[in-house]
Amino acid sequence: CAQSSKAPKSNANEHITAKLEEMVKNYESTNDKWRAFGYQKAIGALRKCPHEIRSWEEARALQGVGAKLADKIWEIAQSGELRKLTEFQSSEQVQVLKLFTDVWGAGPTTANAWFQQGFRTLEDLKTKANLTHQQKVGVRLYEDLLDRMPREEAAEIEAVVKETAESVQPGVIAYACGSYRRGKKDCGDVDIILTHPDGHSHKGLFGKVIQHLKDKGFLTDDLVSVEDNENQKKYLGVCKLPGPNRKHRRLDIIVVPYEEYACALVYFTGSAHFNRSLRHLCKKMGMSLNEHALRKGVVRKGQEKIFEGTIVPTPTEESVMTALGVPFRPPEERDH
Ligand code: DCP
Ligand code: MG
Ligand code: MN
Repeated sequence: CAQSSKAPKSNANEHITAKLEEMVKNYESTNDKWRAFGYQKAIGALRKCPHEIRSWEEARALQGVGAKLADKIWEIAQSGELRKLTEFQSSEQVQVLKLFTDVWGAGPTTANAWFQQGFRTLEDLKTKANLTHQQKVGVRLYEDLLDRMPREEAAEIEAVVKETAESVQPGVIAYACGSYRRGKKDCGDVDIILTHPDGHSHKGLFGKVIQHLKDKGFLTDDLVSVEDNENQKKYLGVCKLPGPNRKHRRLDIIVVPYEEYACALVYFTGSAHFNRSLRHLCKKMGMSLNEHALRKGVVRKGQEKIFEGTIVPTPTEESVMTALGVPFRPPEERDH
């Protein structure tokens, strides 16, 4: 390949260098610095080449490109693929990223960063990675937290929380929502909503209930504790029923004021897909719905709300759906 003195503006071999860049990343992540360097040199030479590579010999003639790299370049030029890269992606990287993104508290960015740092196993994470509190819990309880529980177990967890809440504040309402309320055979976690029908006794409930559950040894790990909008409080954690052969299970507890109960019930019962459908419906009607309230007379400009509207009183789930002009749907029919 005749190399021009100035680097051309466009890269005629972009489809090849893109794949080689991926290889560099792979080799860097496995700390194979020599191979990474070799590929980097080939990329540099290809960028300077003003036309597409037309033969193996042309590839081989590039500065710093030996027979093996020429094979790779020619393979991509002919097939558009590089088997070695596909292997990399299908085997190691993708497998490890899957393992890492399943750690509670880790998203794709974190998983990738861990991979780039050379970590490949949960043991690597445990011993070498800089983990947040949540990720430590996620790694330690990895198997348990990925496992879905039978709904019978969700019912037992609901009973413990209900009994504890009742002991803290008589007359409290406690219901497991989420997939459990939708009648699913198994549940990823238990989502319990707490409120009090007198309209004010839900205040102070949150801290006390959590503390009681901790004192009992029922709650084993905290993940997130948030106060939303000063009205609703949400706890995300891990619990374990007493006795042998019990797994750690994810538990969410949400405390809401009674006036927000119906909307919170709709929201936390889900499914997430059903909630999206309701919100979509709202948009068309100048309304809005979230876990706090249903509002009407909402003014939007594009995605932005210019006027947040006024609250529609919704004492029951039925009233939420009636206000939206849809027939009531029992929880078992809210998967879509
Ligand atoms: N939710 C939502 N949008 C989200 C997440 C949650 O509307 N992005 C609502 C609907 C969900 C409910 O909160 O049904 C509870 O959330 P979960 O993540 O616990 O989901 P599910 O209980 O439905 O399923 P799983 O069995 O996996 O817990
Ligand atoms: Mg759930
Ligand atoms: Mn949940």
